[in-house]
Amino acid sequence: MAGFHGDNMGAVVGTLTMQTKQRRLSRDASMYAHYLFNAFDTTNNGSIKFKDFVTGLSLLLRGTLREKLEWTFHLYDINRDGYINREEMTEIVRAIYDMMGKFTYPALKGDVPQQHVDAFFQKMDKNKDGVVTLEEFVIACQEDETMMNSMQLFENVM
Ligand SMILES: [Ca+2]
Ligand SMILES: [Ca+2]
Repeated sequence: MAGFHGDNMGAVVGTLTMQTKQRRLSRDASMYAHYLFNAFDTTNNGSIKFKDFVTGLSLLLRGTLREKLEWTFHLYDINRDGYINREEMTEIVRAIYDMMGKFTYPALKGDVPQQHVDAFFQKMDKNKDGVVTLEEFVIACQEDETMMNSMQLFENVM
């Protein structure tokens, strides 16, 4: 990072990812990068200011569990309506599986992500209304060891 001043770094991050966004993305690692980008892009204007980037990173590295879970929730809540629906979860899980599958799970079958999504909703959607709220997400993650491990897995991906 030496040699980069704040504004330069912000421009670099923004420009690099904007170029990625403009290409038609296939379902590979860049798809997950796209979602990560949106999560960092707190103002939702298609570019990440250096400040957004540092704030996001330091939260992920040093934040409380609650803060990390909130950040992850916002990563999954693609349209930012405050709920995670099945379509959003499917998109994210597929993006992660597609990225990791190439390196970690060569034998993964196509329907595994869907099973992951089903299991996710069974655990998290406490009131069975078809969407997961932040509170449902936080409670379910904290009470479920497997989910915490998978959170750890997702963190390692980033
Ligand atoms: Ca949503
Ligand atoms: Ca619910």
